Amino acid sequence: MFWDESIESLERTELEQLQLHCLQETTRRVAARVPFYRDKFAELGIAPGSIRSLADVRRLPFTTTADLRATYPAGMLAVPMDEALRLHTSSGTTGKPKAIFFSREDVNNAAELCARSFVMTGVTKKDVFQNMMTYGLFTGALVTHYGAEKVGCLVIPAGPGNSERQLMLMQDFRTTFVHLTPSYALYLADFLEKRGVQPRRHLALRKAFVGAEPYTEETRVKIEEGLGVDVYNSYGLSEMNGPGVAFECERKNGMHLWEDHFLLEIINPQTGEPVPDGESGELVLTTLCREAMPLLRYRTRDITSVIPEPCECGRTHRRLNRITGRSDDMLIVRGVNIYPQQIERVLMGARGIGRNYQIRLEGLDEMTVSVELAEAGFDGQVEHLVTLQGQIAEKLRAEILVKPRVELVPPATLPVNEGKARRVIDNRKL
Ligand code: DLL
Repeated sequence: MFWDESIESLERTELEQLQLHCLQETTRRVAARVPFYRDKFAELGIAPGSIRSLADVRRLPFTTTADLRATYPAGMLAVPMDEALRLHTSSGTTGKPKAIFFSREDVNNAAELCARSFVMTGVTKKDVFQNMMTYGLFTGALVTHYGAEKVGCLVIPAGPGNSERQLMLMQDFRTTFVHLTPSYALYLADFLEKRGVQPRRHLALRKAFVGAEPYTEETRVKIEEGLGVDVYNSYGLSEMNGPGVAFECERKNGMHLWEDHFLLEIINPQTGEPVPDGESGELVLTTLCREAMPLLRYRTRDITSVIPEPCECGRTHRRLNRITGRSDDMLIVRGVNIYPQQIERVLMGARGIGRNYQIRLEGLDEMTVSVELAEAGFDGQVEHLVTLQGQIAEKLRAEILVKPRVELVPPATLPVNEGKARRVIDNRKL
């Protein structure tokens, strides 16, 4: 199913022509309107009219999170302030957030991309959408809210948390799809299990769009089983509208990145050089249609790779593999590079293990992995616990090359965040 078939399956050559045209426009606009880029171009000796091919994008400067912080609050604005219609901020953990402005056209485009993303998995106006992302400054809820309204769905702006009320709404209004973080999805699955709700029997729920945080294939399977749904990966970032940048189609095999709106590069995060298709690196995105706040070569810090083969669904926009981590959330423990996702993969694939975990780093590089047992995971025999603990520690050692202390805790005892999960607590004194 297509929302806009002509653009979603546009011939590659035409798509690339369109991209080039938009890239040229964007380059000219930022040079004329954003002092940050005007100065950068002057420094690098770039004439804004000199972009002649898509490969020329590599002559343009990168933009980083630090640049957005340095130009906070409105230094990146490319339209007069009274043309800005909406402000979102990114969920920064320290200091000032990043402020992201939307014009009327940007709000509309963001919704359009979400509409495309929903419809490609079979969503229609008959569907009922319970939006469990956080409403507010975070883009996660509002942007998808507008997208689902565009499709014509009934939208229930539930926000996350209050699982009792979520269940009531799902039952009373026959919710068919939800959008939520993987951590809340796992929590909700636990809640339903405890309440004796069998989602496939008792609910109308069919699909869950899951994103805003990295998660693994193993977690997808757990959510699919726990909520009785098909899970589609939903990727985006505030700087690029929020959700709706890349979504999975019905094949559930990589996320189509909407290339008429974003120019994609994958680079080696150390050298800044491009990596060949199919190889892992940092995703770098240039906005092609954003009016209020266009960004050139934005360093997302997200590690992924391009799937170069065409998708069977007929869409020509290339797919990204699951984000395996961020180039800056890599942990270095005893000299070894570790991504939290490696630990998650082991835990979520292990039998007897529940749905929440936490990684603590203390002292001089001591790593503890606390993980909840499954509801039915403990038969009261301590030696079984000890065996399970040993097995998990061993599996983790094989995966991350460091043997952590493993702590098995009762179900529903680790903290749950309403927004993004805080999986790693680093109190090391290094
Ligand atoms: O998280 C936008 C969003 C909301 C996307 C809802 C999808 C669903 P930010 O708060 O700016 O925006 O955080 C963006 O979150 O750079 C990734 O590191 C991470 N992220 C988002 N989606 C995924 C995903 C929103 N599907 C940052 N898989 C991004 C892995 C994700 N990481």
